[in-house]
Amino acid sequence: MQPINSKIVTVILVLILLMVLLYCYINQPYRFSIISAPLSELNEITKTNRSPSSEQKAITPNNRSDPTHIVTHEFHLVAPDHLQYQQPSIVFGRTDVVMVTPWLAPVVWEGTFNPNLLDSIYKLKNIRIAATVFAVGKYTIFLKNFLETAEQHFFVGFQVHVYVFTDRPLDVPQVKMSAGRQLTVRSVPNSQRWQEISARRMELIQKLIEDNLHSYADYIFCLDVDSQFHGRWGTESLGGLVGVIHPGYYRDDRSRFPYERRPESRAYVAPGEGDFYYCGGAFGGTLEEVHLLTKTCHTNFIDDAKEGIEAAWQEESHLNRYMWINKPSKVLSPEYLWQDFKPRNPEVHLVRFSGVIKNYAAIRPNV
Ligand code: 48C
Repeated sequence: MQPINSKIVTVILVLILLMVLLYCYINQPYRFSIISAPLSELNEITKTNRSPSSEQKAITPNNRSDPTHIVTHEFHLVAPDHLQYQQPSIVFGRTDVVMVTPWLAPVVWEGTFNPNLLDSIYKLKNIRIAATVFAVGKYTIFLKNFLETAEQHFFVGFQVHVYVFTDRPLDVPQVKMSAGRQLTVRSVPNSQRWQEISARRMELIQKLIEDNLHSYADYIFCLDVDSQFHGRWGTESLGGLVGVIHPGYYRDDRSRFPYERRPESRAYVAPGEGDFYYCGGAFGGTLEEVHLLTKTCHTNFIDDAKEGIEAAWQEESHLNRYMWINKPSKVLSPEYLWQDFKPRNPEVHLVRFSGVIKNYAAIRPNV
């Protein structure tokens, strides 16, 4: 009897060992992940899942080429073959301006990029651009010029969706829009304080991204309405987080920047700190980046208000604090928001977008 018992015990032990090994093998984590990319990249993958050009190779995380699984990273730049253009140089170029920040973000100036090459690259990516503009109270008078000049200069030839926020929807002018471009009017309440109208933009842009845009646009630009376009504003401006350098201070020492200087404010920038002074009248980037910027600026603006503080230049102060910490991945020169009352400086070869001359006392609800 003894040998049979020991045989049975041995068989049972071997079976148990096999089951344990099988259980471990089945539950190894890597075995069933089709895409091991983290969720954020997964969103990226689904979002950029466009019909591929012949040149776009499918690149899946394990680099297996798989035509049913087209993914390209957001900033993967594919150029059409045989496109003819002047040979680029890394030793000859503009010497009167700086074209890169200390954190290696491009600073976009006229003459430093090839617009046809960039448009050819982005045409292949089938991108969609959203633009927000607020015309509350008497500021609706600026809409006609803004919209008509946007049609002539803002991402011409690309899919653009302009969102006009106003308390006077009937005053929004009819503007003929080219194919692939559309305009949506969103009603917002008026306010007795221009500071509040201006600052509230952050919250409304955040909500727009959350409610509507998250799967209908790739990039978004947020622009002042009391301005108009005079030159190209296009694919050269695309990037993750895009800041525009304010025309009023770009030659000054940062001690002269109108930052918020009270330490108790969440927009505080201390003396001896700050890179550039960015304007609140033009900023943009990918939906994700602009969502985080607007959400952060709105939250900080509200939290300041709860403590009875309103930053020196409202949301523009909070944007400058944000971009001091969260460095923009692309910086647009003052060509992208000039001021009509300023004579053009020699380094500004082209004014693309500019604030019009206006009488604030006549158009604002308060001083
Ligand atoms: O739509 C209005 N109505 C107002 O009464 C005050 C501001 N605004 C919006 O906020 C416009 O879109 C303005 O462009 C923007 C704030 N910017 C300015 O007032 C100047 N560009 C500094």
